[in-house]
Amino acid sequence: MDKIRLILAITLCALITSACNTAAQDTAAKVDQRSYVTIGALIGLSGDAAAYGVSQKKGIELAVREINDSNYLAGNRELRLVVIDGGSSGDSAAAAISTLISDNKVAAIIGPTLSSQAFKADPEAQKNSIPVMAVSNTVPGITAMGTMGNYIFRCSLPESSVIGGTIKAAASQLRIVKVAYLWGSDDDYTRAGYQAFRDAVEKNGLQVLADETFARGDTDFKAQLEKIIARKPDAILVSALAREASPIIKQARALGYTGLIIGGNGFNSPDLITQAGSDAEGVMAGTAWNIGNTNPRNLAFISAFQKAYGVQPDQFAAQAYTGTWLIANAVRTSRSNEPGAIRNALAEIANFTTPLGSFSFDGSREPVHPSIVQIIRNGRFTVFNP
Ligand code: 1QQ
Repeated sequence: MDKIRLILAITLCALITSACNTAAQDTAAKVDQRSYVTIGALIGLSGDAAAYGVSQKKGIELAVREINDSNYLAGNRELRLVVIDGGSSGDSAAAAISTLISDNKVAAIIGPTLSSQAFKADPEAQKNSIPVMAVSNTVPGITAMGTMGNYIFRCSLPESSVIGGTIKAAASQLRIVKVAYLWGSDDDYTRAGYQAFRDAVEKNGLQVLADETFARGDTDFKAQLEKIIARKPDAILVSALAREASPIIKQARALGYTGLIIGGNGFNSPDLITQAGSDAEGVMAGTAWNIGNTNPRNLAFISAFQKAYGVQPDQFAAQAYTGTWLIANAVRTSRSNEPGAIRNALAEIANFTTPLGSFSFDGSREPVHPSIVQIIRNGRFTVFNP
């Protein structure tokens, strides 16, 4: 009797084990069938780039969740995201991009946040034939980096194409004639912004009364502002990152300046409004995106972002979200997980619906979509519509 029980028990165990094994094998087979496309997000989460990077991270993570949840890549594929803090310097970004390429074996990279970082980091990706999607670099020459320069794309409108519209609007609608420059002379972005201002000023026949500089990290701009204000300009054209832009605005108002202040892409962080408070009212800046744009794709993005994070997105979140979807589109249409195939598919993107509007790349991997002029009213970036 005991022997029969023993045999029965052994048989039962064997059956259960075999059933378990079959289930485990089924699951393993399913997991194995799924393939992952690893993408790296190299963004500034520490230092002065964090005024943009924190928001970029939110935009990228939201896009990745949507892409994977909707099975957008097809072929049982998913994006696997590696986020790395590129800090705020060129050296930290260069170290981070090497980690993404050598250790994480990424198929594409989003970032880095600042153009000054991109010039140090992107050549490594170009050398290794890994596509880069710049989502906030606005300096000329970004997409032309590297020997062939053919792996670097950007979805962020260059400063040159945004500042022109802003100065034109200020000259024609607000009748500014006399201007002064205040610009950072030691950063790629602030230098390029200054050059874009100069080109637009010349084109619109404006008169330049003063030209003053500062360095990244400066906190006291009163000496330069006093000289500028004494000349009585209609507008001060400021090329600064957000960390310097806020005190510049506050100090100009504290010194009694009531005229127009115009900035570039560096002004587009909500941190600027939080830090400059009511002094930011009336400040103008060119942008690639505004929250008031009612195209359905933008409305869907804003609503998903608010649901996910409980705050409104900014331009940097919108561009980072867009850049992630552009990469996903290339992964999908190329039907490949290979960097080279993804690069080729990126170059083909045209009329893709994004929160920035209908989006295409031109032959130099530069973005094609409309720019906007915005003005800060009641503590918000609103479209300038005089
Ligand atoms: C650049 C920029 C900065 C102002 C934003 C990240 O546009 O460095 O190119």
